[in-house]
Amino acid sequence: PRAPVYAFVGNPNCGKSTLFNAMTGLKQKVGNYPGVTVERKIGTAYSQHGQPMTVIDLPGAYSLAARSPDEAVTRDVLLGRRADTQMPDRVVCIVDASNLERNLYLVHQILDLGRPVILVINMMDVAAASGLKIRIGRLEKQLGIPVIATQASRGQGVIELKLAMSRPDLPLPKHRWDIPAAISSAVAELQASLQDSDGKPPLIARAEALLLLTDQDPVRVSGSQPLSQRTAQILATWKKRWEDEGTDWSAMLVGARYEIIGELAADATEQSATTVT
Ligand code: GDP
Ligand code: K
Repeated sequence: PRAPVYAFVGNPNCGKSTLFNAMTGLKQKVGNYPGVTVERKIGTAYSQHGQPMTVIDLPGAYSLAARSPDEAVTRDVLLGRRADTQMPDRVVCIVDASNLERNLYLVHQILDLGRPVILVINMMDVAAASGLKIRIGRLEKQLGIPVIATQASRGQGVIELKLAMSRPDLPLPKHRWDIPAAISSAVAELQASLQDSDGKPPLIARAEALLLLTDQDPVRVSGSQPLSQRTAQILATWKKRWEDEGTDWSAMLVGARYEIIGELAADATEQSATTVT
């Protein structure tokens, strides 16, 4: 059997590459994704029992609604749209503790994929220095997944992450959110089409349907599969209807995500007046 495939994802500068290097050491292959100047980094990490784990260090991204070729590659690998890259079995989301709420936007989109997720809260030292306390236990409870605190630049938390990654029984995240009523029929129709015409598994089809609605002007990169004509037609029909009605479908979806993330971040952080210097 092949080694399980893990994707490392996170906003630019969250410390993802530092963590990837600490996990995979010299066992790395670096090149480009075919047809685009986006760096492709794949490495091998080993569990405590010496079992290999394939790790893909995906390009830094703020959102899966891609605005750049880097983000488009990250989106397409996670959705299994690239023939040249194995779809990851598990996702390790890395966030910057000192910028938690903003970084959770990408995490929230990734939870849509219905894959096992491990959340890494990096830059814990930076957060602590500004008097920000992150309650790891609250995040674990709210999301139902392992949450690991790290300071990647010092190698802190790397063993804990490796242990979490080697767990055979990683739970699926608790992730139920209400898609705004004005767009839920469109999501359902797009999902059905992506399942029937494009052969996507249900949760991936749903995640992709949600992304099709926030990708205002989808960035397509070479190597990714195009939409079927039927799906593209459903999308165009809904967009036309909403434009006529004046419904801002994209803002609705983004707003709904931020509402949940705001609550999550507020629950999981505590700002103290005294700062450590
Ligand atoms: P990437 O863009 O997510 O791959 O980020 P990098 O791994 O390149 O890290 C960005 C910068 O943050 C580098 O200078 C790292 O040394 C630094 N860095 C990474 N992790 C930590 C951390 O936990 N604490 C601190 N203070 N710096 C870190
Ligand atoms: K960097």
